Amino acid sequence: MTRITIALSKGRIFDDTAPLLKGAGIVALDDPDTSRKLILATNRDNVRLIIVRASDVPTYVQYGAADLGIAGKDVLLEHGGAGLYQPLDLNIACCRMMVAVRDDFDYESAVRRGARVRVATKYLQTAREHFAEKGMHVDLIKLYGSMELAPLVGLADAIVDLVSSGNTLKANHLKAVEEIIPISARLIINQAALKLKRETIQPMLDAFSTAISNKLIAQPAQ
Ligand code: PRT
Ligand code: MG
Repeated sequence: MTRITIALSKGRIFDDTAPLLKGAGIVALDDPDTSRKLILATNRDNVRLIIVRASDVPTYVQYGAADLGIAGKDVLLEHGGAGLYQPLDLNIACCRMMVAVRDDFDYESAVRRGARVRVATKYLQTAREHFAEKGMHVDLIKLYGSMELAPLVGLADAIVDLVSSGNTLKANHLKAVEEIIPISARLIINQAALKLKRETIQPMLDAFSTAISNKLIAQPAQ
């Protein structure tokens, strides 16, 4: 029997993935939001789920500790994608990576003047590339979370962060001034595992594709 390990994070990724897994005939036997277990058995003897930090998913898959994983495009851009095959956009956990500033900060004029802008973010690679493409000189400050705070206390002029409803920006008197890239979660596969376990993985891939298209038909993108 070929064993398959799938890495994913709890919270929004697990919540949005569970229906797709179900569509592929895979149901977790525990709820990661209430269980403390990091390895979850499923209804299928040969499939288990491992629960890791969102930004660690590509690492587990890259080194083959998991065969498959589900990770946001934001996380994959930072990781770089080495050793990973990325066959499917799951169209879940959607949001946008944006540049945001304080309501009273004139970003356009700072860009026009060629001012040096201080940018706080968790997404150093993506931010570096974005501002380099624009020909802007920026000082990047690495943070691990709550980026929205940085412009409020003078740590930075701008942030690069994910935005979905926009409520967090609004609540903190910030405004989005630039979209960098639309984000959604992707299925990732260890390249060696795909070759060695193709007979088991390919039908799962096909089932995921079908579950995604069924979902898209049921609720067309707004
Ligand atoms: O929380 P932890 O530090 O463990 O890691 P994480 O924040 O990377 O994980 P998690 O579970 O919060 O997010 C997992 C993935 O969900 C991300 O990698 C994204 O691909 C995706 N995703 C989709 C989001 C959002 N939408 C999102 N809105 N991830 C984070 N946010 C945050 C955002 O950073 C901001 O603080 O939500 C806030 C904004 O939301 P709105 O609705 O107020 O605009
Ligand atoms: Mg989070």
